[in-house]
Amino acid sequence: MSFKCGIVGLPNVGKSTLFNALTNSSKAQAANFPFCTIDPNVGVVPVPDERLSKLSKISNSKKVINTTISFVDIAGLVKGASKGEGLGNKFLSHIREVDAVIHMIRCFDSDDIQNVNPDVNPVRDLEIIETEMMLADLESIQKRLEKNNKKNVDEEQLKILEIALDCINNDKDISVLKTQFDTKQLNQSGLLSIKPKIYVCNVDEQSVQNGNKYTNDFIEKFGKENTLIVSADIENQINELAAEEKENYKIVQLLRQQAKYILILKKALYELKLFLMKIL
Ligand SMILES: Nc1nc2c(ncn2[C@@H]2O[C@H](COP(=O)(O)OP(=O)(O)OP(=O)(O)O)[C@@H](O)[C@H]2O)c(=O)[nH]1
Ligand SMILES: [Mg+2]
Repeated sequence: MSFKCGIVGLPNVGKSTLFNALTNSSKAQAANFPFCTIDPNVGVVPVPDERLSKLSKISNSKKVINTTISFVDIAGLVKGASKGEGLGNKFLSHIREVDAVIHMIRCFDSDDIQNVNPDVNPVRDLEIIETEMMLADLESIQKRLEKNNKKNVDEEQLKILEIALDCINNDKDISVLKTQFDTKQLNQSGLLSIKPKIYVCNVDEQSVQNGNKYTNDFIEKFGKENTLIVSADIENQINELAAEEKENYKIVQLLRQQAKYILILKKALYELKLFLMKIL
């Protein structure tokens, strides 16, 4: 089963930088202007798994094939995207295609890196993105529940859409659907707001170990269970250094130890994949 993970967020928050770090490439153009990415970049990466190397040693395997995850670097969304602002609602089909969402959130100060909002506020930024995804869902639900279209929707999907509509209209938690329907049924609904998600707070070098005031605010509101703190820029620089300075292996390894968060992120996604495989 191919597992696809979409990187979603406001423009210029570091999504393509994270994509390059995760896929160990420079495939995605990462630059300091909003809407740098228009068409999605896709990269497939093997997931490191020490259990696999142990098993291959025991069984003397000739070939070891790691499981893979596809990452999709999606264009930045802005407030009003579902109604055509920014790059409009092209993003919808790109998010609809993925199995899980990585929300990338800016948690670093920089006068140089343009921000589409006047200040750094990760809680507000995530709420903008989630609201746009919810508004997009609302529109698609309403279309499918219109009299003419309703007859083409099966009974189970109808129930999902009606509950989702009630949640969105009355500000209730849409994840309640997960207690009543399985992942396969929910995937079929094509709703964006119920996709499994991980939050990635993009921080500067100094905040990698302990976070900063922005990550504290974010975790206070959204919890730390699904939140990872990463410096996409640093991870990316290490990858580039590793490619250039193969002979300086020790230095690269040392840096890697300090910045192992990308590996943690890949592992977290792998666990998510295993979990979804069990229930699908
Ligand atoms: N200071 C700082 N700059 C960063 C960090 N992460 C990314 N950047 C820079 O921010 C700029 C935007 O990064 P991108 O990765 O292109 O951002 P994006 O979210 O893909 O942007 P769009 O495709 O336009 O939506 C680039 O110049 C990066 O080098 C970080 O952690 N700290
Ligand atoms: Mg980009």
